[in-house]
Amino acid sequence: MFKVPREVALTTVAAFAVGAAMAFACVGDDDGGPAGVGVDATSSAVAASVGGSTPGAEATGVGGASEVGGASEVGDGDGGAAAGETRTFTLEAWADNWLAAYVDGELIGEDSVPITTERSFNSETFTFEAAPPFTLAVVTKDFIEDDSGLEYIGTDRQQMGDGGFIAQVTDVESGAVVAVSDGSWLGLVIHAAPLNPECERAADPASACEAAISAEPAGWMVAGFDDSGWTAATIYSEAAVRPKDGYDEIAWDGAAELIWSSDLERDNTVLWRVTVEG
Ligand SMILES: [Ca+2]
Ligand SMILES: [Ca+2]
Repeated sequence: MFKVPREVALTTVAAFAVGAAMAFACVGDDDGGPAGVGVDATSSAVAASVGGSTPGAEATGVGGASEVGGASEVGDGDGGAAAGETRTFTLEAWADNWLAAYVDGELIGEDSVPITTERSFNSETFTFEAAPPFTLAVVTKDFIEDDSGLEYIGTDRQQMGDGGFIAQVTDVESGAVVAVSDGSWLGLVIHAAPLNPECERAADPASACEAAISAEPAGWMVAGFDDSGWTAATIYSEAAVRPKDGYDEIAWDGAAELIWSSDLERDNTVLWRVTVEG
C-alpha cells in the first residue's frame, strides 16, 4: 500500500468530485513522494469554470469518475527511473476548432476561444505538473451550428465543416518532447453528423440531417478507464486539414501528426486518450 499525501487529496476534492479524488488517490508512486497532478494558479482558475463551459457534456463530466475503479492498477512503480517524479510540462495544441485537456482526470486547460465561435483557429499552450506515467485526455470539437453537423446554415456557404488536431507535450526543464499526437492515440467519436451527407444542401438541415450523439463515458479522462474499445487515430496531411491561424506559432516536433477520427467532416466531437511515459 502507499500513502496519499494529504494535500493532494484535499486539493483534488476541492476542485473536483470525490470520485475523481478517489481515482486520483490511487495514482502515485510507492516512495511516498508527491502523487498525481498539480496545476498552477492559472490552470486552477480555468478548472473552476469547467462546469459552465461544457454545456454539451450531457451531464457526465468529472462527477462520473466515481464509477471508475481501475485506477488502482496505475502507479506500480515499475516505470523508468524518472517515473513518479513530479515535473513541469507544457501541452501545445492546435485544434479545428476547439479542445480541452485533462491530465489524470484533472482539467489543465481549455481553448480560449469558445466553440460557439464560427471561425475559431488558434493554438494553445497549457502548463501543468504531473508525475509520469500520466494519462493525457483531450476532447476536440469541430465547430457545428447545431446537431445537423453543418455550419453557415442558411447561407450560400452552408456545408459540413471539417476538424483536425495536433499536439505535443514537452518537459519544460529538459526541453524534451515526451509525447506527440500520432496514430497511437485512441479516439472515441461522440458526435457524428450528418450521417446522411446528402442533407448538406437541405433547406432545413436540423430536420433533414441525421446524427449519432452520445454522452462522454463516465470517467473517460482518468488513468484506469477502459479504452480497449476505442479506435486508433487517423493521421492526416496538412493538405487535408489545411491548418489555419495559430498552427504556425508552434514549433511542431517532426513526429507530431495531424489526427482525427476516420472522417474529418462527419465526426464533430472526438475524445482522445494517451499514456505519457515521460
Ligand atoms: Ca463536421
Ligand atoms: Ca471546423
